[in-house]
Formats: sequence, C-alpha cells, structure tokens
Amino acid sequence: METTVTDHNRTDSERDVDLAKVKSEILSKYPTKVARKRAKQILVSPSGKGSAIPEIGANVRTVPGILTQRGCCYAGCKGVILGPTRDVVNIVHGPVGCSFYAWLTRRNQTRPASKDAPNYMTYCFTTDMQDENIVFGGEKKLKQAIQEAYDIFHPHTISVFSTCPVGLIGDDIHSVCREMKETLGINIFGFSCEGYKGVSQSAGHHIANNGIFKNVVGLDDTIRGGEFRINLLGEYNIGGDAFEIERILDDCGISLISTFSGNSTMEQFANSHTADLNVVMCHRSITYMAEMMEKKYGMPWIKINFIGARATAQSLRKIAQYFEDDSLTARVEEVIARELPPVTEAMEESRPLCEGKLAMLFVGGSRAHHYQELFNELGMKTMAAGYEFGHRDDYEGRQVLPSIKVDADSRNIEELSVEQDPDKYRMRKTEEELSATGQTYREYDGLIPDMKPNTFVIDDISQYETEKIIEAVKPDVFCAGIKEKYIIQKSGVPMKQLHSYDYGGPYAGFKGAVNFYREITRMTNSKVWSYVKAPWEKDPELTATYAAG
Ligand code: CFM
Repeated sequence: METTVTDHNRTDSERDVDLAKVKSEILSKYPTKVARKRAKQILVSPSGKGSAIPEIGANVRTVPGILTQRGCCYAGCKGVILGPTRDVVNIVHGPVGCSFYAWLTRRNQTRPASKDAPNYMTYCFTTDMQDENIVFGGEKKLKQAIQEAYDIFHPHTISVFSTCPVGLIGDDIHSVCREMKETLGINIFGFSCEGYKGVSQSAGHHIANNGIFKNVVGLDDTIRGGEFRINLLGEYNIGGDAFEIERILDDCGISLISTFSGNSTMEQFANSHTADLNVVMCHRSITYMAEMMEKKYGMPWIKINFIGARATAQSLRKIAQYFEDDSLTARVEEVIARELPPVTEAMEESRPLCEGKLAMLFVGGSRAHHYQELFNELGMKTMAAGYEFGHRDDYEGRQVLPSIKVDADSRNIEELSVEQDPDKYRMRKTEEELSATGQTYREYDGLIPDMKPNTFVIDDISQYETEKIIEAVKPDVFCAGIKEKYIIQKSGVPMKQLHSYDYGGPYAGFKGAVNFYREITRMTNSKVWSYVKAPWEKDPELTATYAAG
C-alpha cells in the first residue's frame, strides 16, 4: 500500500523517527557556520519531566538568505500590540505597503460599547511616503496627516509608527507628535519601531509596551468595576477569543479593567493601573508591561492560559486563589462545573477520531506552547514545536533570565527605568501575603518542560527545515501562518493557521475548545490532502524528458 502523509494507520514503530538523524541530515546541507548556529536552535527534547532543560539558541538574527517565518519590529508594535485597540487612530509613517499589509490581516475583532463609540480599526492610515519625502524628509507630510486625521475623525488619541525608511532618513516623529499634541490638545505619541530594529517582531512588542506605559497607563484614576478587578495581558482577540474570555470572567464576577489589547480601548489602558492583579497570557509580548506596572503601581502578576478547557479552569482557579475570597471561589467552581460537561462531551466525541495523531506547531512566541493543551485533550502528540521569535525564557523558563546576555540587537531597544509612583503606588499584597495564597507569582516555566520525549523544539524554523521535518515526521496537522500555509498543503498535510485561525475561532475558553476539537477532527479525518499530487509526481516522465534533453 502506498504510504502518504495522511495515512493514519501507521504503526508505532513507523512513528519512531530518529530525530537526531533528521537533525544531522538537515544541518549537513548548511555551510559550516550556519550549521553551527542552527544546531543550537534545533533541539531534540529531553526524555520527559524532571530532565535537565537544555539551552536553546533564541532571539538571534536569522541568517540572510534563509526563508524565515518571522515578521518585523513594526509588525510587532503596530500590528500586534496596538492593532486590536479601537479608539486610537494609528498612523503609519512610511510607504503605503507597510500600512496596507498590516490592515486587519490579523483578524482582531472588537465590540464598541455603542454605535457611536469610536472604532478606527477598519481604517488604514498612512502618510504614503514617496521618493521626494525620502530625499527631502517626511515630517511635514506627517504633520499634515495628523491634522487631516484629526479634522475628519476628532479622535482623543493618535499614535504614529515609524517604518524602515523613517529611521534611515532620520525623521523625528517624536517632535512632530509633541508639537501636534500641543496644537490639537489631544494625546499624540509616536513609536520608533522601524522594521529593521531588533531581530524580529519581538522588539516591536517591547517598544509598544514602553510607549503605552509612558503615554497612557495611569492617566485615569477612576475606580471602576466590582470587587475582583484584573487586567488581562497578552490576549489579542484573534477570531473573537476575547469575547469568550470576557463572557467567562463576567460569569465568575471578575471585573476586567483592561485587556492588553484584545477588544480594548485607550481609555481602558489609562485606567488599568487601578486593577488589583495582572494576569499574563502571552508571556513573550507583554510581560514588560506587567513588570513595569508592578514596580510603579504595586500590582503583582501571574501567568495564566485560556487556551484549552483544563487550562481555562486552572486559570480561573488561580485568579480566585489570589483574591482569597470564598464567594468568588464558589462562583468560579460553579461556572467551571456548568461549562465543562458540554466541552467534555465534545472532547469525547472527537478523541477517538484524533487519538494518536501527530501535530506540528510553529507559531510566534506563545501559541506553540498554549495550543498543546488542546492537542493533549484530543489525545494527539505534538511532535515538533517552536517559536518564530521567542526568547530563551519562553522555551526554558524565567529562571534563565539572569543568564541571557544582552547583545547588540537587544541593546538597541530601550529599557525604561521605572520607579514607584509617589502617589499611585499601592502594594496589593506583601510577599508573605502572596506566598500565603499558595501559588507562585511572576513565573513561567516555558515550552520545553511540557514537550514529550523524542520531539523537536526548533527556534525560528526555516522553510527548508519545515519541508524536511514534514517528510520525516509525517504530521497529521501542521499549525503555523499564512506564509507557510500553501507549501505545507502542497506536501499533502492539512494546515491550520494559528495566527488568524483561517476565518474560524474563537478557540479560547470553553466554547473555543469545542470549536477547536471539531475543526481539528474535521481536518485530520479528511482524505482530501492525500489526493493532492504535484504535476511532477503525477507525471514523472516530464523529468525524464527534461533530463534526456
Ligand atoms: Fe503573543 Fe500573540 Fe503569540 Fe505574539 Fe504574533 Fe499573534 Fe502569534 Mo501571530 S502576541 S507571541 S506576535 S500570542 S500575531 S496574537 S498569533 S505570532 S504566537
């Protein structure tokens, strides 16, 4: 019988791929220096829990010429962090393409409070730089763009994003923003997030965190919400995830003061320092904010994860544990008890159809870890996982932070020096009180400890490596992004985008888990990809004719 990559009747021994051999075959095709570098970024997982965590090469430059999945600093700043916020006019100072290609491509959704409440997310604002602006400077054009946006929309906040050429010609966006802020009397600030900064979009996250922290957080001291008040950090409302999480928190009686930044507003950011606890979902993109808020305002943070039914329940319990309130704990348990049965039912339907199948997960900086929860619930094994731009702490856990060396690229990104606010600092709980709650704060163990034995962990995977590993591992589903999608499908493997969810979702929370089970069951049980044949596979004599000629 012909074996295809979607053949689900593989025996266990067929699945036992010698990953060390696959790794050395991949590396053998690289020049020596490149192979040495990639060797540090491709790990075969240690054998199970309790094993020593190996060091991984991460957050380093991609070798030029290699086809990476990564995006740029501007993408991380404008697209990722500020993209989902509806009441700010985000003007991109640069060529039109930079703005156009960051225009709603991430499927962030938003729900304004009323029909008249501002929502600028559907617009695409750009200064549309031309050659003459590159030669003679673009500050005048930027000023005009801010004025024009103000005249048309009257927003309370405008932010400006630098693209590569702006940094190269030296336009001073910050002085333009200061000047226009004074002229118009609204909040205007800029981000020096030129695409080339740092080694990936991760640099842009940090720059965005700094900018929001400096210019917005702390502006509004009004106390809002009920007794249990949190901020949700690192949730971006892809495919409606935030709506499901908001529904659950609401049911539990937990007030969400601000989300950074799914379904968010600048008004919420301005007010976020009044909450009592920060819960961090995406450790990579937003922990800077959690750390700065703790220093300045005295608010502790915990790591949570709303991807996966079990993880969602656990995260709710963690939040309740912080507040140490019996009525909250009881209500959280009630919600979990009510929500779980239909999820378990859906899981039990899907599990027999998915059990034993293999997944590969290569997504930005946290999903390649979080989504393993859902695959575990389906009884599937994640054979290979990795981040586009995670740092060592996202892989190995935060205990490695002191040993991460600052290099030329990371030195480029400003580290704000933050101090206690003389008026607004309020220590929510002392260290003793925190430890008395029975859980750990400011901690994340990373992806590697959760990987099963004999699996790959690969940082900044390339297209070539993707193809080689698909050949060797023959996964039943591959999760990554749009750049990889069609090549993976052409190799006969079902491909699920975990950045935009391919028009599906939500996948967070309880209802999201059910959506995901059904989607993965459908994808991994469909034969369609096994019928895909490239022309040269169908008609091999084409090659023969060519060779003979
Ligand atoms: Fe955080 Fe994200 Fe991610 Fe990310 Fe992203 Fe994203 Fe992502 Mo795409 S903030 S690191 S920069 S969870 S846009 S919502 S899906 S790569 S894994």
